[in-house]
This record gives sequence, C-alpha cells and structure tokens, in this order.
Amino acid sequence: MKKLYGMMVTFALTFVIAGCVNNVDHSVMDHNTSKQTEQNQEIAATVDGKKVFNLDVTEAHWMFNDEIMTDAWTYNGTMPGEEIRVQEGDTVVLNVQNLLDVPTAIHLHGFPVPHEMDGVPGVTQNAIMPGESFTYEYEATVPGTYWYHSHQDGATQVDKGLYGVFIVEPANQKPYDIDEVIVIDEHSTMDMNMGGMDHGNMDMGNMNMGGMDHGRMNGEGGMGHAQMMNQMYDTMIINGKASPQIEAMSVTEGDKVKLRFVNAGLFTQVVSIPGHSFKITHYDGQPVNEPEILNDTAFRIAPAERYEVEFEMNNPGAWGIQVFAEENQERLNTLIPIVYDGYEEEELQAAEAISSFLDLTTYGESQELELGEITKEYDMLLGTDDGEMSFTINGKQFPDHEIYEVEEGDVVKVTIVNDTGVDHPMHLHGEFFNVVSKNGNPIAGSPVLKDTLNVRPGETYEIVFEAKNPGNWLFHCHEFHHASGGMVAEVQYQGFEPAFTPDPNIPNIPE
Ligand SMILES: [Cu+2]
Repeated sequence: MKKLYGMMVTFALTFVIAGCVNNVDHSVMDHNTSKQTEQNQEIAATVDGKKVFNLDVTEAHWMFNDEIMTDAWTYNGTMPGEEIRVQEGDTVVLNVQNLLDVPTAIHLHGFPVPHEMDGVPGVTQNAIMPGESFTYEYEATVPGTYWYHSHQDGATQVDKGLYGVFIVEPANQKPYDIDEVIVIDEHSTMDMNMGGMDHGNMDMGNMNMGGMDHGRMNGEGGMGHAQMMNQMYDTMIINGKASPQIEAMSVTEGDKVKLRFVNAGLFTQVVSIPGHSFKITHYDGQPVNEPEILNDTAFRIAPAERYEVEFEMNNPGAWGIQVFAEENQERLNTLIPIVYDGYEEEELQAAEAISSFLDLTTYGESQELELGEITKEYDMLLGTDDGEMSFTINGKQFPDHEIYEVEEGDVVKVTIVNDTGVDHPMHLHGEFFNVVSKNGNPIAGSPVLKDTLNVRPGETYEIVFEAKNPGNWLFHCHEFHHASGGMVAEVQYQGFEPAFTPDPNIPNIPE
C-alpha cells in the first residue's frame, strides 16, 4: 500500500467529513483556570535526590491570541509544555500520564538516553494507552538545550501541541541577565480536529475524494507537498503565542542575553536579529568552538534544530527579531519584540534586508577531532518516487525501511544526499554525530556536533558517529509528514534485544 502523509489526507478529508469534525469532547481544561495554576505548582519536586516532573497529557483550549483558538493537545495544559530545566548531574524523572483518548509517548530529542527511555512506540516501548502512565528516567550528563515531544503519530500529535523544552545547565553555567527559550512553531487555522485518526496509513484509493481532482494530488504538475503546506499553515507561533500576543522581552541596557531557539514546527525558518551583533554559541545544544561575532547575518533553523545565541543589549530601542519561513514568507513571518526600558513596543525595528547567512562549515575555529578509523560506511539517499507525495531512504519506505547494522565500537560514516526538491532535517536517535564535510569540502570551522542536520535540495553531507549506545535507533526526517510518508531508516546494533515486547493490541505509530 502506498503511504501518504497525514497532511494531505487531512486536507482531502476536509471535503468528506466537514460535517462531523466538531464532535470533539470539550470537557477539557482551560489553561487560564486556577485548577491549572495549582497543577503547575506541583510539577517539579525533588524526591530521593531525583528531580521529578509530572506531565499530564491533556486536551486544552488554547488561545494563540485573542482571535485564534485551538483544541490543543498539551503537557499540563500549556503550549509549549512546561520548561524542564535541570543541572548537569541531576537524575531526572518524568511521570507521564496519558489523559488523551489516543496513545502517546515522549521522546527526549537529542539527549543520549538509554534505549528503553527513547520513547519511540514499537521501537523502544509500547505507546502509553489512554488512562495509563509511563515513567521516564534520565541521567542529565550532557549539558545543552534539548526538547521533548510525542513520537507517536508526530504529524498529528506534535502539530497539536505536544512539545516542550528540556535544558541541562552545565555545572559551570555562565550568568546571564536573560536566559530565555524561543520555541518556533506554526499553526493552521484550517484546524480539522482530526485527532487520533491514523492518517499515515490510509489508502487514497478507498477514499471518497469529495469531488477533489485526483490529478492535483499526485504532485505531477499539481499541488505537491510544499504547496499544500504553504496553503495550510498561515500563523507563526512563538512560545505558544501568535502576534500581537507574542510576549515581549523587557531588557535594560548592558544586559547579557542568551536566547535558545528551538524549532518545534515543520518549516525551515530564518531568524534575523536586528541592531545587535551576536554569537552563535551552540548547535543542537553542543558548543561551537570560538564562535566569531556576527553582524547582519541571519541563520536558518530547520525542524528540531536548536541554536543558542548570545549578545549584549547595547543599542537602546524597540527591536523585533524577525522569524520567517523562507518558502512561505508572506504568511509565516513574525517579529519577537525586544524592548529596552523607556521604549514602547508599538514601533519595532526589524533588520534590514538579509545580506548573509550563517555557514556552519566555516563558522568558529577548527579543532582536531579524534574520530578513530572508520569501520562502517553507509549511504543515505533521500528521495521521492512520486513528485514529493511520499519519501524514501535508499528507495525504501518505513516500515520496509533501510537498516544500518553496527556493532558497539564501530566508527560509522554515513553519506547523506538529498535528491528531492525540499529540505530534510535528518535526526539520529541515541548518538550525536559529527558533520565532517559538505558537498565534498571538509568542515573548515568549528567541529559541528549535531543530532539533527538539515540537508537541503542537492546537498551532500558526510557524518561520522561512534557506536557507543546499544539499541535500535531511528534515523529519520523530522518534517513529520515526510517521516509518515516513509522517510525513516534505523541503526540497529547487532545482537541487541529491546527490553520490551511489542504488543500487537497497541497501535504503535513511531513515525
Ligand atoms: Cu523530510
């Protein structure tokens, strides 16, 4: 059966079931009620020396601004979910209770967890069924900015709000006057409330297309994936809010600021910081070696990537950090206000036209890597057979997917080539990887250690990782529709046996 990603089927179904999409149970929590406040106060506790967080997965009415509301799926009633901030060396416990009427699971993105804590239904655990709970426990050994999100039917669940930020502060954390997270997402006001339906595995041939022209759906001269995305998503969301309710940062001249940008959405975004020079100190939570000061330079942040930025507030005014989707600039484009004491938010200054983009291959100072001798080499060809309606890795589609076999101790090189017309932010679970070359040119700047690498159309990258965390680890595109459209591979350690048995009665949807 040909797999279609959820977005397209959702779009098509609009015409079929428009009459029944409002039958959602609205007996849910409003995020403004005092009940919610009480609950949030119970989130963090220290028990037997462990930092314990309780995350209830609930439906909630969510106001992006005064006009745009959605029936969101949330952690503890908020979007993004509660920020989890711990210190290096902490033991972290997440008690997850599923109060939705569909199964779910939590993946801690980028953080190297033991296999049974990776939160991938059908690969590392059975999905958490409605009414049930699961406890995740991690050792916070590697400082950085990470995020947590559902890995069950991500195209639906993360899109509906199941994401939050996870920060491990280093033991020697520098002091900042402001240390804030900026989570970027986007929303479609064509909200279909299709929660729980398995869009990913529908056979288009069985569907009543409600008069829609099939020719437009096959990507040949019609509406391909990118166009459909641009039609649907029309609202930028920053920290759960849309303009004009995006929260302003109030600053004082001289403040030292650290901003942690996280892309929890589906579009590659461009970020442009006006009026101030800045440094990019971390990629995906991992330090950049000797980062230079940047002026008038924008950076791209693809789905699931994180960038940490530092600067000093030395240019009083009311500024707007611009964030926009390059491919959909007209509709997905917003400003995050930074307002100095004595200035008003009303007139924000944005950056002038963008003159240059951050280049990961030359930024920062180079440093010798001790990678060891390569013991396994693999290819990862990112493709599409049908004009970007579904996606492949080496011609294969999940669940009949490419398996990369490794043994503990292997040094594995993977050559990734994007033979499609759209970005693919490729995420490896379980290990960080070093990016060693781009389009045949070795990395000339700081080492680039990442968990998610955006491979743009026509690009080739070589990455190297050391196999030191036994398990079966997904290696997939983090544009969830591409993943549900087949773009998932897996790294498997020879002889590894997962600690759980897949339950055939549980609908595990890992992609
Ligand atoms: Cu992709």
